[in-house]
Amino acid sequence: MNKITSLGTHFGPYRIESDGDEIIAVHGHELDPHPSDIGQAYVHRSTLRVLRPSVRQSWLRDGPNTRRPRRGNEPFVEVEWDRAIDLVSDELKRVQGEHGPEALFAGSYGWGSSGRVHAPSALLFRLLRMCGGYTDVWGTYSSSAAEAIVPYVLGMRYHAAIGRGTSWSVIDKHTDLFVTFGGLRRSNTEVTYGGQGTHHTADWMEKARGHGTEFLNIGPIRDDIDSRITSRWQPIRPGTDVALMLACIHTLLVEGRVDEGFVDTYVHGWERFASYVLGDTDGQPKSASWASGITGIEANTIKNLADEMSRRRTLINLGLSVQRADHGEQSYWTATALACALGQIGLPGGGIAFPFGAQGNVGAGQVRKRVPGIPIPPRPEGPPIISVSRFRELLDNPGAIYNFNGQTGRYPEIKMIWWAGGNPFHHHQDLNELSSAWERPDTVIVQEPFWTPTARRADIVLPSTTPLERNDLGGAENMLISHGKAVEAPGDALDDYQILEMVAERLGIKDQFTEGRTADQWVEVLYEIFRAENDWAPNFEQFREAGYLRHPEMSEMGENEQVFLAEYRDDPTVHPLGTPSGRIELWSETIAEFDYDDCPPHPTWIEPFERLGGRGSERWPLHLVSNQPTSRLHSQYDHTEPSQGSKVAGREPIRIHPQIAEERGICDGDVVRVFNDRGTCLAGAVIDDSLMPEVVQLSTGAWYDPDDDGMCRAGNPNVLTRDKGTSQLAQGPSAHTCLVEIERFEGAAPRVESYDPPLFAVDG
Ligand SMILES: Nc1nc2c(c(=O)[nH]1)N[C@H]1C(S)=C(S)[C@@H](COP(=O)(O)OP(=O)(O)OC[C@H]3O[C@@H](n4cnc5c(=O)[nH]c(N)nc54)[C@H](O)[C@@H]3O)O[C@H]1N2
Ligand SMILES: Nc1nc2c(c(=O)[nH]1)N[C@H]1C(S)=C(S)[C@@H](COP(=O)(O)OP(=O)(O)OC[C@H]3O[C@@H](n4cnc5c(=O)[nH]c(N)nc54)[C@H](O)[C@@H]3O)O[C@H]1N2
Ligand SMILES: [Mo]
Repeated sequence: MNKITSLGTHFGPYRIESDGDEIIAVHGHELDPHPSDIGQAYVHRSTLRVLRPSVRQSWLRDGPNTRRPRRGNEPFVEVEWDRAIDLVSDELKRVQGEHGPEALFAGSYGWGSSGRVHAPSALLFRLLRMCGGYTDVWGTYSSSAAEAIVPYVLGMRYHAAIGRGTSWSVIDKHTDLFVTFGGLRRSNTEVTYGGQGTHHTADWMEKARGHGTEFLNIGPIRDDIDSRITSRWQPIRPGTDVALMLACIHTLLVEGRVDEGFVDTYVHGWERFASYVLGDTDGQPKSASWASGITGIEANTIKNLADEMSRRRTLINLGLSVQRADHGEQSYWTATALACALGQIGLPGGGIAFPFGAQGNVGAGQVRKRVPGIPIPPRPEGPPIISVSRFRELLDNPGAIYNFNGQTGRYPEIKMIWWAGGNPFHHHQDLNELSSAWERPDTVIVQEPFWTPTARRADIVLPSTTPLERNDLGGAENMLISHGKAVEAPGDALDDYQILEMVAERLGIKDQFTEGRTADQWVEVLYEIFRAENDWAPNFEQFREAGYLRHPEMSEMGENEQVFLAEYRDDPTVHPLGTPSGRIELWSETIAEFDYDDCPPHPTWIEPFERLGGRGSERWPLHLVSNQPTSRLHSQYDHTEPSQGSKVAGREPIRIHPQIAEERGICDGDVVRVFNDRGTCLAGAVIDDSLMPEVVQLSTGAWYDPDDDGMCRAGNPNVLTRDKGTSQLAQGPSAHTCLVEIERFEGAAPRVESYDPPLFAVDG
């Protein structure tokens, strides 16, 4: 009899069928109306598991700081766990002792497991904060610019704003026009960081459409809204949304349609912002004809849009792509300003929304219930905290001064990197630049189940289990999930918990790290903490037996009627915002004090470093959209089905408009070369007229596979993107600001090598 276990993931809950040795089938959870196909990757046996602790040959022979440029090009030697843990612990002690804790970079960003106990980076932070600390990170590759700006504008954390956001049930009843900047990609809503519950977004969209909500997709790609939903499409040059928003505000101002009552009562700094929009401060009115030249949208269309938005109950939504771009802070700030001008903030179905179409939990109508995680001690004083996507700069510029969100810091010299549960050689921008920065530290340690591009570029690889190979506890918007171990781990792979427990033992802090518990005991302890806070919850055995539970206060996703900022609108004196003025700030005295030329104190159009119709476009005529992949989560399981089944000519597919393809003699299925000043990759051509002609689309996550010249044969777009902070405020990633050229690849295309196992050697 096959065994059925339950599993929670970032892409939803599943029932796993196994025969003890192998995964036989991955079934959607019985409560899930639309299980994600991403989980089918679990059925496929991988030849790329890291089976034993592995050390780069010359590092093992000659110690740290040896032939660092050979990282990624040298054989590994497999060693016993004892030896690997000795090497790791001794090196940690050496680096911290000789150079101080700041010489260790363990920010370790990434979407490892969604379990609460086996969360690889949380466990790593737990251990390293018990022994001096490390240079740490703030923010995410997802939403740093929004995370930095929203507190200044609305006086609350960005993620709190999402939890308090307008629910689908309210949109369904009240919204006439749902305007979205950056799409509403159904595939993106299959995923939620830390655990996706059952999938309901697609049903809500269909329901709302059926009840008369019109969806207007403002963006470069038509099918950013599911084709099953009839919607309108307004193409726009990527990176120019702020100009369009400002021109809508300008139109409302000159036509006397700004909601004066709203801005007088609820907004701080409206007058100063309005004089900027009118051009009083810089001589340039942000008129529809001005914006037309930037966005490529007709001036009349812009005026009509402003007019339509002010006549109808309009919700303005921002995805995350619009802020993962140069000066990305401004898109969130300016959209809020537009919603203020329209005066519908706090009304049912109107106002501002973030970020529908980016994750499946958005529109849930509730703040996520607390599901306890393994405790992480506070950060020890001393080592700096950098904005997460500045880590390449950190490696390259020891001693350099940096500005970040009102603070000034100095980058330490990094001697050691430790990564658990992330893949920087997929996620970071300008990977060829990262490759050389990666040569600088003495030692790189990576904990990974698979031979990813990052694992291959390590000195010491510690093989970890996958969520299928251990018990855990998971939480999502509308359920709690008991993860059950389905199969044994292959080779000598161990749980991240066990790996770090052994390190803790060498450091003499095992009892502190484990608190005397095994990982399975932690699962039970965390559940009991949850039960103590929720006395209705069944006992642990019953929970394990059922495999999940529904929180009685967790409504069916989106059913709770919640309106963003309704309380504030009802009574701004009783419910002021957490900003210095208590109001929505379109002028921030705090940001003014920072005196950043790339983030002025009010929403502002600032030319990005490159864009269509602007800087760089004469040489590089196409804009590259490197959005999220539909067939996988980032780079995870790129080496198996279903991701491999999505490849074209053995590489990541790139969508190209027929006109652009014809001009360049490119046919469907051809291998193409995508290039700019920063790098080159190969991809498989898909001709598709759902894009604006001057836009090409290549999703993230193909395993980085540079040839000797740095050309990525697999099609990772991050050889093309620029590694630049959004501004000194957030210092977020600006991956979505990227121009390229494309041509047919002539001759025999080179084989992709990143899915081959690495080379191994015997000791010595
Ligand atoms: N050009 C461009 N680049 C982008 C983006 C973009 O829009 N454009 N988007 C960015 C965004 S939003 C994000 S969030 C990042 C995502 O970047 P990452 O989060 O780094 O990407 P993942 O592929 O999810 O990497 C997770 C890694 O954890 C490993 N892992 C899984 N489970 C475990 C475990 O239990 N233990 C251990 N030790 N490891 C485990 C997986 O095998 C995988 O290698 O990419 C960013 N990069
Ligand atoms: N299946 C799946 N779902 C995922 C993920 C995954 O890897 N796989 N990753 C998850 C993660 S970590 C995150 S952070 C979210 C990301 O969520 P988002 O950042 O919102 O999503 P993206 O897919 O990067 O971009 C969405 C669309 O924005 C449009 N766009 C790009 N630039 C611009 C612009 O300048 N202006 C306008 N108006 N539109 C633009 C593009 O056409 C693109 O298709 O997705 C999550 N969902
Ligand atoms: Mo993300």
